[in-house]
Amino acid sequence: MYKSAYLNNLFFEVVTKYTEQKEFLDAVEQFFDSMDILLEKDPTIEHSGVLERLLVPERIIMFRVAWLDDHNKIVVNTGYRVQHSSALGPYKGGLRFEPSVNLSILKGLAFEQTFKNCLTGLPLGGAKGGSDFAPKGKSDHEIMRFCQAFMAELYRHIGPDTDIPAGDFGVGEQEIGYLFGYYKKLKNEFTGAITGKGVSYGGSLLRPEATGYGLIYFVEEMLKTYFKSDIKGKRILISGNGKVGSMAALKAKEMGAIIVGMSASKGYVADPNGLDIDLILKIAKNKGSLMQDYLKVYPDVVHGETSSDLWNIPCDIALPCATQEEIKMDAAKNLKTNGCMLVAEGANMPVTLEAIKYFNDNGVLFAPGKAANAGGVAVSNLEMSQNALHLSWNKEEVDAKLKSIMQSIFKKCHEASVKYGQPNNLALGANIAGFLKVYEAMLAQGVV
Ligand code: 2IT
Repeated sequence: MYKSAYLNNLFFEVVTKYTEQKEFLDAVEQFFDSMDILLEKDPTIEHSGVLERLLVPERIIMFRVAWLDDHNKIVVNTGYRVQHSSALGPYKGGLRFEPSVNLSILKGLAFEQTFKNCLTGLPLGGAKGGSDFAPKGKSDHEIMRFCQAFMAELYRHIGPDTDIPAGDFGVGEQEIGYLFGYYKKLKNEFTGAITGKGVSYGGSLLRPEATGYGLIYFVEEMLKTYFKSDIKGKRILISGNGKVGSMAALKAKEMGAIIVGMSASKGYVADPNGLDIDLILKIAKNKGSLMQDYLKVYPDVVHGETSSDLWNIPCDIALPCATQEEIKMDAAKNLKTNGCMLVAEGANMPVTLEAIKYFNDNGVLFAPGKAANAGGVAVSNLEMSQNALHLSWNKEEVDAKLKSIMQSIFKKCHEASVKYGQPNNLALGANIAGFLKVYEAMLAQGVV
């Protein structure tokens, strides 16, 4: 499968050992494609043992989370924190609360997060965590009791210089508030041990907007470099009307793009003249149903129950911002046939490996999430800096730093893709640029 016999053996070992961990194996496979090309140029990597080490997280914490629901019934969930790498800084990455959460998904995401965080150029290690708890349908008190029970164990494993969790799927400002409140009570210290906090108690301005805004700044760089163009007038499809999708829509519209279709978990809406983004933001803020609430105001809008039908709509740019494995081969082919020139991942791993290969082979420029959606964790780092300095920066300052970080991530990916002979393969560039940074640090720090 790979040109390198070493890589083939290593991959065989991982697949044999972790056969059940599909999502983790997907993350490794996507990464190994790039390592094959790097190893040809630098065979010394083989003997460093760095790849072997990166395949095993530095630490995995798994714990019981028992709590009482509103009917005084005991509910038991599983909590996780995968501390993947501290080569470049304290462990950093989000927490995901969702019934499908399992060790495989979190190991895959933690692996990705390490390289994403490397690309930001900031001193951050990589981690991911969460629980199979579903905040949807729970009362506020239930959410609070769950978050407190979760933190009652997690607090002993984290800290501003050890591991700094943040939000992800199912963990928004409300959950972060409860988690932080309980952390502070248990540790009796007010430090920036969690990011994504409310602005009133140490959060950074623009953290909620950061991933979506950063994605658009990244896309703008792709358009400038590869197409000598910009986002103005481009037709964009966005899946997911959570924070990432809605903030990407807002920034893209502000910069003159036309959002021709958006989807949520149930259904999509589309308008070739551009959707009403103010209404979509209002719906997202009220946690409403995108399709149903949009239809109440625009009864004639094109719509459908099947969210993935969004990818059948003609566009210039597709931004999957919902969840993993949203764009498979069928959707990839439809996008290409309908003229899509560029796909950038706002979510983590929303495009399947097969579809990524299809885009690369068929002239659709693709940007992986570990580069394109790094704006969130980048502003998390800015939040940590503000907390450590006991001050806060204004919106303009944060936005300027975010933009310059996204531009530098793009530059690193692009330069590596050129250097390693595949100038249109930003996934290759992202993997190699991220890896080389962590590689150098691991070599310097000895066998740990
Ligand atoms: O996937 C991600 O980069 C995040 N969920 C944000 C992580 C963070 O620490 O801000």
